[in-house]
Amino acid sequence: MAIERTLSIIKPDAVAKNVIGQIYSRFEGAGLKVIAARMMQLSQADAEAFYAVHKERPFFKDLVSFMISGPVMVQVLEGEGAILKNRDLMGATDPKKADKGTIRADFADSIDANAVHGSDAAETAAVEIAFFFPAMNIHSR
Ligand code: RTP
Ligand code: MG
Repeated sequence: MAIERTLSIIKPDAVAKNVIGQIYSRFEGAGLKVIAARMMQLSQADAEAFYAVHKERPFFKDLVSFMISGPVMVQVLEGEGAILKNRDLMGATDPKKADKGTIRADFADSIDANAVHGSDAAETAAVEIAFFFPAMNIHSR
């Protein structure tokens, strides 16, 4: 399988729970490398732009207010099949439906406060990575 990059966000609920390290361990345990990272407080405009694909969805307003409710940890993960591998580690969007042992099953509280974001395809990964990181801040290794 090809080496890919994906954009991961540890959402405000998981940052507040102090489980950044535990989530990073899961990335590392699955062979994914953190090749860029930044902790930040998203503005309303940032969150609306990042989730623009969902702007007509009924949950958009709640999603944006949740994403700006506290700092997030944003990273680029690199590795074989990184996009799908990260989605597998995350588990289903609704933690009640997420497989045992996934990040969302273990750390998420609800479909809104669901601990992590991960890009869902190569095209969205490229757009999402460029949204947060200039090429000079990505350190492939
Ligand atoms: P993400 O984009 O955050 O990685 O999550 P996802 O692909 O699993 O889910 P997506 O369909 O892209 O939705 C983005 C985020 O919106 C919230 N959501 N709420 N109340 C609802 O029905 C609902 N559906 C989605 C979730 O926080 C989801 O992660
Ligand atoms: Mg999504």
